[in-house]
Amino acid sequence: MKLIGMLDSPYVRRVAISLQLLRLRFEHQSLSVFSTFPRFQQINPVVKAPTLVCDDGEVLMDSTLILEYAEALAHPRSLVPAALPEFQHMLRVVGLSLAACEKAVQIVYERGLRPPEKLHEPWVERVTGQLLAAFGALEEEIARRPLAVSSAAIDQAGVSTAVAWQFTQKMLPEVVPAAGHPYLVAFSASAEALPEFQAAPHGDSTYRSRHSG
Ligand SMILES: N[C@@H](CCC(=O)N[C@@H](CS)C(=O)NCC(=O)O)C(=O)O
Repeated sequence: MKLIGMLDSPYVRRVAISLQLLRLRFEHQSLSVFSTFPRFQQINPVVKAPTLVCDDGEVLMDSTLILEYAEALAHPRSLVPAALPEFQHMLRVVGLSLAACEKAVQIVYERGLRPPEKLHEPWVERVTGQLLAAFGALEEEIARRPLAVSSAAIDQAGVSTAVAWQFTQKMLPEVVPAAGHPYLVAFSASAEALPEFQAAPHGDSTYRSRHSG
C-alpha cells in the first residue's frame, strides 16, 4: 500500500508512524496538496492528505479511517487498548489531539493562504482559544495519567498527542508556549526519540522502510 501526503501534515505523520508501529509495510509518496495539487488530484481527485492507496488500488482518505483500516490489517497487533476504560480514555486523548491539529492547521492556513488584508481577527482569536484549550486539557490528562512511551507500549493516544504537539511547535511555537506545557514537552521528547518517529520526521522528507533494499 502507498501513503500519499507530506510529513509536515500531522494527519499524514500519525498514519506513517502508526503503520510502522503496527509493523505494516508501506511506500510513501511525499506529495503536497498545494504545490503538487494536479499530481495529487490524479491519485485522489478530492486532494486530501493523507490518502492511502490500498494494494488492490482502492483509495482511502482521512487519517482516522485509514488507521481503522490499518488496525484491521494488523490484527491482533493494535494501538488501541482492548479494555473499555482504557479505550474510552484513549478516545478522549485522541479527540483532544485531533482538535488541536485541526485548530493549528486552521491558523496555519489562515496565515499562509489568506491575503493579510482579508485576515479575520475574531476568527483567529476563536481558533487560538480552542487550540490552547485542547493543549491545556492534554497537559492535564498527561499530568494525571501519564502516557506510555516506548515502541512496544505507545498507543494511538500517545502517537496522536506527540504528533499534534510537534506540528504545533514547528509551525506555531509562539501561539502555544512550550513553557506552559512541561508534561507535553517531556512526553514529546521521548516520543520523538523513538525509531518510528525518527523515520518519519515532521517536514518534507520521504519515509523509507528500514527493511527495504
Ligand atoms: N480529518 C482529516 C484532516 C486531513 C486534512 O485536513 N489534511 C490537510 C493537510 S494537513 C489537507 O488535506 N488539506 C487540503 C485540503 O483540505 O484541501 C484527517 O484526519 O485526515
